[in-house]
Amino acid sequence: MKPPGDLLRLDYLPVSRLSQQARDGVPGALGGVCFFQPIVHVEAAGLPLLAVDMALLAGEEALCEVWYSREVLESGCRNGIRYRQGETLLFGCLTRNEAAEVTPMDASAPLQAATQAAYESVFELLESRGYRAILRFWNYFPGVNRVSHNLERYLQFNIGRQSAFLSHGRSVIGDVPAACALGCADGGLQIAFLAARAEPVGIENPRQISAYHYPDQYGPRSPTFSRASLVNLWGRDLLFISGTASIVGHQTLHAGDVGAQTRECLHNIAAVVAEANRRVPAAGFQLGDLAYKVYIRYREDLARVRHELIRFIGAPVSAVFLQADVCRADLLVEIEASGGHALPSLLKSGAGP
Ligand code: 3EB
Repeated sequence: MKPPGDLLRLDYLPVSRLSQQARDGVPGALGGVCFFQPIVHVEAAGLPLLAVDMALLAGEEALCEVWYSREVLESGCRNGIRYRQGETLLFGCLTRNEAAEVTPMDASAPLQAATQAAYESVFELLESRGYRAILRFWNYFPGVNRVSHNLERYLQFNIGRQSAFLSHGRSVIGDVPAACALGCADGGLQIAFLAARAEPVGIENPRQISAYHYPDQYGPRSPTFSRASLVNLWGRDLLFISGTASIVGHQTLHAGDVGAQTRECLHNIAAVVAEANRRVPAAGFQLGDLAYKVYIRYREDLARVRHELIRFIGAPVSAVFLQADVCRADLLVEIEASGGHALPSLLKSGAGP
């Protein structure tokens, strides 16, 4: 693989360093997501930042995941979406309070309405800015596995999301964005996204049925996401791998066994990487060159999950560990990854405790 360019860079910083950078006017930050427990709001003038109530599992109390670009950037705000864009890339984020949602008389769930409205506002923004392609969505909301209005909240979210794609004339199969959807402890529906003026390709996993083709036992509307999206920007291939779980075909495997679930996630990620390399042989993505984000349902599983990750990938691994509910009640772990951009400078997880 070519050395990763710093045309796009991912980094994880303590809040204090990000605030300092904001005061110093450090150029290049596109935006990001800060993970805290308890929640803290970070002020970084003009920088779109989502503050998510989610616990970090490896010591740090709060970290911000920030994307940096070499482009000349400008910030804006529209429809409640804070965004920052350059010539090629746009990062945006928004929060919607479900409780404030005015739901129609059809008694559809507030989360469904909030999700549909949020996605429609994102599409509307991107259409107005001339960014048609979305590389990646990050979705966080409380109570993903809780049932209300006779439906699990993750399934309500799926209905709202798919409805928004359809109402904006977007395809709900094929080259749809990569994504993840995780439970945070509190707050509203929070969404971050990365869009591009480019033509990304949706990558599927030969070991799994495409999520957009899941059978209806997993809900009335299929989830609208690709297993990964692959895009060439500035002559460089970038890969955004969706949240990846212990699912083969469409079924959860290894219920109750977090070690086996972690290995299955990693086999799935390896299959997605192989598929990306098959589609674009020059890309040459390798597991050891990716940045990983690991969501674990029970914090006591951290040591086990980290051990399996290091055994599979080899140390050091660039990884962040968070406590989150995963969107099927029987899933204990979900792992996402990205590559082709410059990797975080910190957080190399060695063989240590
Ligand atoms: C799965 O493969 C596990 O709804 O956006 C992974 C990644 C999952 C993204 C989403 C859900 C989503 O079905 C769950």
